[in-house]
Amino acid sequence: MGQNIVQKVISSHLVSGNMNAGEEIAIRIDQTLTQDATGTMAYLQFEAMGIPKVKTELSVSYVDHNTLQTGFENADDHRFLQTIAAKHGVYFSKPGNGICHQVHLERFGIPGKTMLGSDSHTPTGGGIGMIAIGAGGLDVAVAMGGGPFYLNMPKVVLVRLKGKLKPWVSAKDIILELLRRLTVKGGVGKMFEYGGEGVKTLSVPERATITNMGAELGATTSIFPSDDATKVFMTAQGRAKQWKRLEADKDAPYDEVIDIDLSRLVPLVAQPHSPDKVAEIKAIEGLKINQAAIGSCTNSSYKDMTTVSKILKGRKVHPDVSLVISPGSKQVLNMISKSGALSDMLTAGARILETACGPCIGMGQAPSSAAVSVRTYNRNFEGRSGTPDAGVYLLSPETAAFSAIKGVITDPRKIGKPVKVMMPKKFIIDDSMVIPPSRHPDNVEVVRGPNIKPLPRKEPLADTMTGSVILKVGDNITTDHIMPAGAKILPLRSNIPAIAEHVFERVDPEFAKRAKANNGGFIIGGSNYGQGSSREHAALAPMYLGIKAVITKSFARIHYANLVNFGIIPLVFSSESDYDLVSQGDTIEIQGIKAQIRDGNTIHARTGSGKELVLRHSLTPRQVDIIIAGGLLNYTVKNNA
Ligand code: MIC
Ligand code: SF4
Repeated sequence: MGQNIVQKVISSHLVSGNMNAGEEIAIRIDQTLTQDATGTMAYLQFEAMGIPKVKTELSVSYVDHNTLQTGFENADDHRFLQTIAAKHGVYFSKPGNGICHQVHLERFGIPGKTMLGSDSHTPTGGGIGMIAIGAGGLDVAVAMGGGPFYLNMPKVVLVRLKGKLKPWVSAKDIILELLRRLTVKGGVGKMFEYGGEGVKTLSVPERATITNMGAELGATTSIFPSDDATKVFMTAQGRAKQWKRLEADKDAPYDEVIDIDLSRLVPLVAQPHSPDKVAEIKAIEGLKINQAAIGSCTNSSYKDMTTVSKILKGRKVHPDVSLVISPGSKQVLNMISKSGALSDMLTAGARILETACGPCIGMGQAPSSAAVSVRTYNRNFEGRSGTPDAGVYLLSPETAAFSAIKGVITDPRKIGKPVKVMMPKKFIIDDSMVIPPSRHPDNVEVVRGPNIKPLPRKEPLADTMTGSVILKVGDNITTDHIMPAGAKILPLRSNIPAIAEHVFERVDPEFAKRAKANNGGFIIGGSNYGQGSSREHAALAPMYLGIKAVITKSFARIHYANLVNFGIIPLVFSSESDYDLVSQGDTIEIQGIKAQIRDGNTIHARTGSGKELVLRHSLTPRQVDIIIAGGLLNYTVKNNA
């Protein structure tokens, strides 16, 4: 029998395990990517491993999240990242060069390669035919050191595209349609492979919009074939030599098939506060908006920006709307500035932001109180914009631009005659903001500012675990709930004692205080606990506060791995209704925990009031060893010694 694309790439990188869905496998990683908000930790961890030079084919360190320099902290981090990259064989993409996923797609992504990135939207690389996976910084540090990446072999879902999008319906609507059908949990344990004749109607940047937001499905990653359209894109990027064809065999097997007829799709929107609260634009047309934000790693390509400029041309932004636009990269900004598209945006009344994540992660442009903000981004979790009572609506660049003109959410099909955006034959290529590693690494001094505090380490696991339930929360808790971001907290990413004060702050401002007063304890959660970002701070900071185990109905993939990496045991209730047996403030005791996790999957625990709790773990033997060692760093150092 033939192979699908996922099987082709994984089998050519397989280090251990069998490619049966659900089984643990390990794969070799060709490329890594970090961004500044997760990167400082990743490089501190890499340094702690004592390996002088990265062993990957290519590792790139981007600065795109913490670019607002309201104090010395972010600038110090940038300098640290630049010097440590130079020393250890890593390419450094300076602030201003663009959003990691957009730049990587343009300049570095190669079909058929594997990539691990310390950012949950790393799957953007699937748009160019890579198996690109998001992970915690520590996993990326291990991959930089040449270690394989462990994951459960996912099920492979074929998304079969048929037909062609109608005018004013865009790639964003394809992924919103999938979110509508499958929800934010629908992709857990799965990789999405795109196929069918509809694929060839989509350019690489459009494909990347879809694979990017596949992260919101909870999917491990998503991938498109590498075909003639990929070749056209790579040729225009001056990288034709790196192109190769990558397609599924005719008789390739799939675990599931989903059919989408592109010609039947309509403009969609994800309403507050979840990317899967999807409705047709028609359903909320006329809603007054205060802000429109266009950009982010989902929708900031040359094609998106040019389309937006054509909609804005000859029109004016509504007096009550603030339209902010962040082009995805220096290349995109340079292209639209040469073509005149930038001028059309400015004339219409847009505010142009730096080529960075910006408002997407609450770095500036927080909307006004109770505002309606329409955004072309990928996440609309409560409070993420920086304004707790703002409502964020996720939609396409076309809808955002036209709504900014009208002042109310408006169906873009009312714009009229479709605009045509030709992909350039040649992009402007200037990699001068990517600094290659030093040829004399011994002479490079790594510069650390006062905000960069040493990495906290955990003791090996003790045999009895006792503590109280510090917090009990419900379903779909995001990492933005656990470890908020935004302009005030993000600068503390390399200072764990300081950032730990903000854990769960928006859910319960007393959390950190209570955790410290109790010497840590347990967190109880519902299903899909830890969805969203890859930030390992959502595990590292709770670890610092003494959290020993998190007990839930189910976990999101990256957060689960991050908990293990930092020695916090992820446990689930053996029966979901047992969730009701425990309350905040209860004490829990687990005796002989080492033997219990080693000898089976069932864990017996007892509450202070004498109730018996039957819990389960799904740790692999390797993960059990990691937990017992007190986390992946201890484990790796021990095994390398
Ligand atoms: C996000 O979109 O939430 C982030 C900020 O890019 C995160 C990473 C981080 O928290 O640093 C992600 O998606 O992984
Ligand atoms: Fe940056 Fe937003 Fe993309 Fe995260 S989702 S990488 S914050 S643009």
